[in-house]
Amino acid sequence: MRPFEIMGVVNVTPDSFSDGGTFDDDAAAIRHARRLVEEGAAIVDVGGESTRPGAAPVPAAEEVRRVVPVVEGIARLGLDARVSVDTMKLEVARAAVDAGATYVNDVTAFRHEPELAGLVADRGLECCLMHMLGEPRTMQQDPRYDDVVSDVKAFLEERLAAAVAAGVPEERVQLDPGIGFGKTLEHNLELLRRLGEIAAIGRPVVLGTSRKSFIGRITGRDVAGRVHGTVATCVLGYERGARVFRVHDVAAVHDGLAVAAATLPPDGS
Ligand code: HH2
Repeated sequence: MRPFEIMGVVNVTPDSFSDGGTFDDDAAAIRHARRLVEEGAAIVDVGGESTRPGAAPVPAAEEVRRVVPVVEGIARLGLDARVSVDTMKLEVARAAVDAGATYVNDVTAFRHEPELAGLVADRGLECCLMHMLGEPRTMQQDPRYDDVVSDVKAFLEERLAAAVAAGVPEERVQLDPGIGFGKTLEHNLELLRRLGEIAAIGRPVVLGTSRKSFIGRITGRDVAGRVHGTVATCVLGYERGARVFRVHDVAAVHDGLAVAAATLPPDGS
């Protein structure tokens, strides 16, 4: 059976698109992380800055204030899961790593602060490098590609090479096509259809479709009603080669993936 991992989302932001403000109390965020691990998350991803379209940037000191107590609290629980920090800032990543995070999820793939690659290399961390066209404030204003899958693939190959050149072992890098980050509905669907081309790079593919607006566009559901659509994208993404699933609804996605994994040929073909 091919392995999969679930990355459970713990947003400690007042303004995230699907769960903003839910866990702005540290204790509630830490309890939520424990629950996600009980439901099957192998990684918990703690984020203190929303990247939803149009989101305002958060100063590093404020992001540290939001993220560090939660990372520390989760690390102290001694859960059977790695703690990830969802940040593009060196200062935030360093503080989170000092507090117990061992995984850096950077939606800018080390473009915002290239020194972040050095931290990942020096501290022996894992990282996720994600594709985004433009920046959150403006990324949904008429995004264009020659061929979205080839463009995203070339970008990820280039960022993987940059990380390796900065001293990060290739085995520590995971790659993410960045569903919804500077993409139209059709761009997202094309990436999902041809995800195998991204998996062919040879690093684990992280897929972040959870509750996103393209699912709402297809189903007509608001954020709370997008769980079933999310499970469908994860199951199909898994079949096409994705291995890590960044989701809010861990129990539902875990069940979907467990059944999908049991149904696929055991030799991984
Ligand atoms: N999506 C979001 C945030 N971080 N990281 C990766 N690697 N892949 C993603 O697809 C991804 C991500 C956006 O989702 P969410 O965290 O729920 O919302 P917000 O950015 O508003 O906090």
